[in-house]
Amino acid sequence: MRITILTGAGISAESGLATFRASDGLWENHSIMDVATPEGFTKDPALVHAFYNMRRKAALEAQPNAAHLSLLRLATHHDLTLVTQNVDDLHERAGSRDVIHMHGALNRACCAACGHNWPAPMVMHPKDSCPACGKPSPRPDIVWFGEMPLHMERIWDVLENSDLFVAIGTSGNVYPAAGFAQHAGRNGAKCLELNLEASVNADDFDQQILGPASMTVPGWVDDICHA
Ligand code: BV8
Repeated sequence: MRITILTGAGISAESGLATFRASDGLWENHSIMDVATPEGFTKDPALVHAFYNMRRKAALEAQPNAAHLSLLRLATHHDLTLVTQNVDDLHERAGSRDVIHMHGALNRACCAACGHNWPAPMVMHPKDSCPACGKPSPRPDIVWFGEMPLHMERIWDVLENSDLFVAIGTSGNVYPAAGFAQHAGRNGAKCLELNLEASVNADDFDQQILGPASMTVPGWVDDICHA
């Protein structure tokens, strides 16, 4: 079966990485406009680098959980495309390959001047210079609000050719990712949501399984691999 999975911050919550909108969510301590927009970076690059340096450190100290690991098993039984909104590398460290990071990655840096892309150092500063063009233009390789998400052509294509679309641990607040279930459903896919609580776009799904991802995802993978 052709399965497309979209993961959000909820799949990494039990690995200890803060989600965005929970009470201890990241956005609670920082305003989206200040740390996750190009305007915020222009205004205060040191603040934005500090925000992503903190998250890069947290991601390195975190471990993949049973939910990340169970997706490996799924990939051996079905034709799986894994899309993530997350910028951590827990899917890769669980062993998943070809993970589509539509909002970028904490462990990558890019140059706003020449577009060069390289493995990010643990700590980035506004005074860093690009290893390719030498300009002081490095930034985290992250898609901020108002910027175009990555790999969208491939994502639309796979959504239009899926038998099953599964959203795991995402609140459905941010577009275009929040529109994926509708798009897949309009193209004939069944849509399933695995979440701690219903997302704001819960009506786009045919089925919901509620609970912590480290429990619900392995259980669902068992069912669908032995169906
Ligand atoms: C775009 C990287 C167009 C950063 C992120 C006005 C101006 C500009 C744009 C807009 C606008 N109005 C609307 C928009 C579009 C905007 C948008 O949707 N805004 C929202 C706020 C309304 N979108 C964009 O700007 C996007 N780009 O539209 O470009 C364009 C077109 C042409 C040319 C140029 C541009 C880009 C958006 C990407 C922003 N970057 N991330 C970073 O990570 O620091 S967004 C970030 O939040 C995540 O990546 C994710 O996408 C998003 C939502 O987070 P979730 O993953 O869902 O996490 P959340 O905390 O919300 O929810 C957690 C869920 O987990 C909950 O459901 C919870 O119940 C569950 N959970 C918790 N614990 C567990 C659990 N589940 C299971 N188990 C558990 N244990």
